[in-house]
Amino acid sequence: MASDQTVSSDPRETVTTYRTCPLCEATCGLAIKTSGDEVLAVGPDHDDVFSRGFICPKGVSLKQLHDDPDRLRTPMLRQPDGSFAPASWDEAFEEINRRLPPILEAHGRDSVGTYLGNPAAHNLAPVIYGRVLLRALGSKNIFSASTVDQMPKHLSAGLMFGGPYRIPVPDLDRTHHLLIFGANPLTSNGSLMTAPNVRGRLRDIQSRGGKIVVFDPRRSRTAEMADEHHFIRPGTDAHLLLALLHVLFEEGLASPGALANHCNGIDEVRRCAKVFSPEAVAEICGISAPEIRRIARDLADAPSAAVYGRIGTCTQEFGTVASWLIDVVNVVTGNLDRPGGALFPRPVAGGAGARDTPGPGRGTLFGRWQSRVRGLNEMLGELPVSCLAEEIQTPGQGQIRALITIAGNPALSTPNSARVDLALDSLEFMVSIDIYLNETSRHADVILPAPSPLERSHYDLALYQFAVRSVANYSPAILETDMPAEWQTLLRLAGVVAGQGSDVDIEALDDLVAHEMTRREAVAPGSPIADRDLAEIMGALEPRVGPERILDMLIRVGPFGDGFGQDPDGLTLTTLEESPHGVDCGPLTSRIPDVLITPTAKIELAPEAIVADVARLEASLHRHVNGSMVLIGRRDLRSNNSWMHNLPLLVSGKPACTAHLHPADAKRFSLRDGGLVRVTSRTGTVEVTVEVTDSIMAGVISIPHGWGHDGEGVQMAVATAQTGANSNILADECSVDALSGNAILNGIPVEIEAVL
Ligand SMILES: Nc1nc2c(c(=O)[nH]1)N[C@H]1C(S)=C(S)[C@@H](COP(=O)(O)OP(=O)(O)OC[C@H]3O[C@@H](n4cnc5c(=O)[nH]c(N)nc54)[C@H](O)[C@@H]3O)O[C@H]1N2
Ligand SMILES: Nc1nc2c(c(=O)[nH]1)N[C@H]1C(S)=C(S)[C@@H](COP(=O)(O)OP(=O)(O)OC[C@H]3O[C@@H](n4cnc5c(=O)[nH]c(N)nc54)[C@H](O)[C@@H]3O)O[C@H]1N2
Ligand code: SF4
Ligand SMILES: [Mo]
Repeated sequence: MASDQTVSSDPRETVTTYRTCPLCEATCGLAIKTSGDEVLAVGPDHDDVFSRGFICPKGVSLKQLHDDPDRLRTPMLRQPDGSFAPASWDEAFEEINRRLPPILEAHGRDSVGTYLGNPAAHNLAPVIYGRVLLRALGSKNIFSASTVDQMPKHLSAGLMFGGPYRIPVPDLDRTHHLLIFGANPLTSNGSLMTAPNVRGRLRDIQSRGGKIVVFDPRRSRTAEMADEHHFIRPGTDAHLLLALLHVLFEEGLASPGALANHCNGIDEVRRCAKVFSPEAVAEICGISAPEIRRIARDLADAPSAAVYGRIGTCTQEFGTVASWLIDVVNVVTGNLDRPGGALFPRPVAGGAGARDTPGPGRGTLFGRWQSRVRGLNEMLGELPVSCLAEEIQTPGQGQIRALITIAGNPALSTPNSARVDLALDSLEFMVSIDIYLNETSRHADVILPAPSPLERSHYDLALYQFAVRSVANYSPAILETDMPAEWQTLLRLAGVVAGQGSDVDIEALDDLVAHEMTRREAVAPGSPIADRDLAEIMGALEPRVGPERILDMLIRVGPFGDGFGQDPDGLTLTTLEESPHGVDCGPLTSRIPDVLITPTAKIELAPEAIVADVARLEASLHRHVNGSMVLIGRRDLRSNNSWMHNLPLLVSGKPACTAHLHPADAKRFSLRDGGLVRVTSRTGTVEVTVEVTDSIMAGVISIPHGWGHDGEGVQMAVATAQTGANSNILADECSVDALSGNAILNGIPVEIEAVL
C-alpha cells in the first residue's frame, strides 16, 4: 500500500483511503474513512491530481449507497407465486442454465437480447468483460444506454475522423471562448468531457478574460454563470450552427488555417450553409439575426475557442447533424486540434486508440445490419434501444424471448417506458445483473447482485477517453465482500450462454480473455509489442488476473506506458498503485493528422450520409412556429439518472421531479405554482407538480427523467416514497434521430392542462 495512505492493523482504527468516485464522468478523488468494515465518512481528496478537492453530494452519498439496506446482497430468484426469494449463487446459475440455453437452442442466438446501462460504463468489470459476454452470446439484439445518449456523436466522429471514439473535447483549461450547446456541466459535472470541478474551470476562463456562451431552452446553472445565455428553441441547434457557418463564410471569417490541408469537403459545407442565413433561422431558433451574426463574429475574433455540445444536441430530432456541425465549426474557425480549442484526448490506458498512426485507416462502418421490425441501423454493434419493446413484442424469427440487463433500468430510462414495461413482463426469461430490485429487475426471473463501489477496484477506462488532460488514477477495493466480483459473474454468465454449463472455469476463461486482448493489442497499428513474444508479455503481467491484468497491459502499451520494458520510466499499473492521488501526464496536445483513421487520412468535413440529412433540416425551415408545447428534460445535481433515489442524503428537501413552466404558459393554461399539470404525448400521460419559473422559455415544459418509483414490487423504500412521475412515458419510441437511431428525448410535442 502507498506511503501516504493511513494503514493500520488494528481493525478499530480509522483508516483513510483514496479512490476515484465512479458515479459520474467527472472522476473526482474521494477520501474514504473506514474503521474495520464500517464506512465512517466520504470526503474530498484534496491532493487528487485532477479534482484537487472538488466533489459533489453524490460522492458523499457513497456511504449511504454502501450501507443501503435495500441494496441486494444475494441473488434473488422468482418464485412460482411471482415473489422473489434470496438464493445462493449456485442456485441462481443453475436456474439460468436451466432456462436460457434451451431458448438459444430452439430459437437461435438473436432470441436473447442484452441491455447495458450507464453504470456499466463506470465500472471496469462490464467495460472489459461485458464484451466477452456479448461475444459468447452472439446475438444481434444488443442495446445500451448509448442510443438514449451519445450515439449521434459516435456517428459523426466516426464519419469525420474515422473512429467513433475519436471525439474532440474542449480544452477547458486554456480556451478563451467556450460555446456550450445543450449541456449543463455545472449540474451534470460534464459529459463527453471528463473534467472535475467544471465550475472552477469555467471561472478560470472568465478570470483570464475569456467568455462563456450558453445555448439552452432553460437558464440552467451553467447558463446562470455564463457571460451570455441565449434561449434556443428545442431541436434547433443545427439550424443555428449552420447559420453561424453561413456568417463565417459570408463575411470571410472562416479560417481553418493548417487544418485546410487535412480536410475534405469544406466547399460542400459552405454549400450546406448557404440557405441557413441568420435571417432564415432566427424565428425558428428564437434568437435574432443580428445576435447570431455577432455571436459568429465573436467566435471568429476569439484568440482561441471551443464549441461543445451534449445531451441537448444529441437526444433531439437532428442529433447527428448537430453533433457533426459542432466539430465542423471547430474546424472552420481553426480551433480543432489546437491548444485552447477542441483537442483529441490521449488516454493513458487507451491502447491502440490513443496512439497516433500515420496514413489512412479503415474508417468506421455503421449499418452492417438492421433491426428486424423497423429496419433501424446497427451502430457500434448495437441497435437503438427505441426498438427494444417492439423486438420483444413482435412474433417471428429473431424475436427477443429472453433478456439480460446489466446495470440498466430501461423501464424508466428509455422511451415509451410503459410499453417497455409491458414488453419486459412478456419475456419468457430475464436475468438482471443489478444492485437493486427496481422497475426493471422486478421483471427478472433471476437477479444477480454486484458488490458496492467500495468493494471493487476502479479505473475509469471508458471516461478517461474523454478527459481534458491525460490523467490516470487506479483505486483498489477498500472493503471485502463474499460476493463474487462483477467480472466473475459476467464470465460465469458467458459460460452459460456459450453452452458450458452453470459452473464454467472462470480462471481459464479469464486467461483466454487476457491472452486474446493482448494479442489484439500486439497486432494493432503502431503497437510497441508488435515484435515481442506473447508468452513473455503474458508472463510480465503475472500474477495479476481479472480486470487488473488487462488494465496493466493497456497502460503499458498505451502512450505513456513502459512498453513492457522499452521505456523504464513509463507507466505500469504498479506506478498507479503507488500513486493514490493519481498520475497527471499533462495537458492534451495536437494529434492531427496521425489521429485520423479515415480511408483518406483526412478529416471528412462533409460525410455523404450526414450531408444528405441536411435536406431534412432544410425542409424544417418551412415549419410554422405555433403555440404548441414541447417537452425537454433536465438533470438535478443530487440525482443520477434513475438509480440513486434510494439514498436519503440525495432526496431530502424539495422534490426534484417538477414541471418547469414559463409564467406566460402558466397563465395560458390556467396552471399555478404547486398545482398539478397533466402532460400528454402520443405515447402516454403523466401528472406532475408545476413550478412556475422564468428560467424556462415560453412554449417549453421541462420534467427530469428517472423518477416514478411507485411500480409494484419495487424494493426501494426511500425511492418509492418520493413524489414524481416517469417522464419517459411521454417519450416516443417511434421518433428517433434519422441517422443514428438515437432517441429523441428533448423537443417532444405534448399537450398540457391543469388537473382540477
Ligand atoms: N427523458 C430522458 N431520458 C433519459 C435521459 C434524458 O436526458 N432524458 N438520459 C439518458 C441517458 S444519458 C442515460 S445514460 C440513460 C441511463 O439509463 P440506464 O443506463 O438504463 O441507467 P439508469 O437508469 O441510471 O439505471 C442504472 C441501473 O444500474 C444499476 N446499478 C448501479 N450500480 C451498479 C453496479 O455497480 N453494478 C450493476 N450491475 N448495476 C448497477 C442501478 O440499480 C440501475 O438499475 O438514461 C437516459 N434516459
Ligand atoms: N447530477 C447528475 N449528473 C449527471 C447525470 C444525472 O442524471 N444527474 N447523468 C449523467 C449522464 S448519463 C449524462 S449523459 C450527462 C449529461 O450531461 P449534460 O448534457 O451536461 O446534462 P443535462 O443536464 O441533461 O444538460 C442538457 C441541457 O440541454 C438542454 N436542452 C434540452 N433540449 C435542448 C435543445 O434542443 N437544444 C439545446 N441547446 N439545449 C437543450 C437542457 O435544458 C439541459 O440544460 O450527465 C451525467 N451527469
Ligand atoms: S461530480 Fe461526479 S465524480 Fe465527482 S463526486 Fe460528484 S458524482 Fe462523484
Ligand atoms: Mo448518459
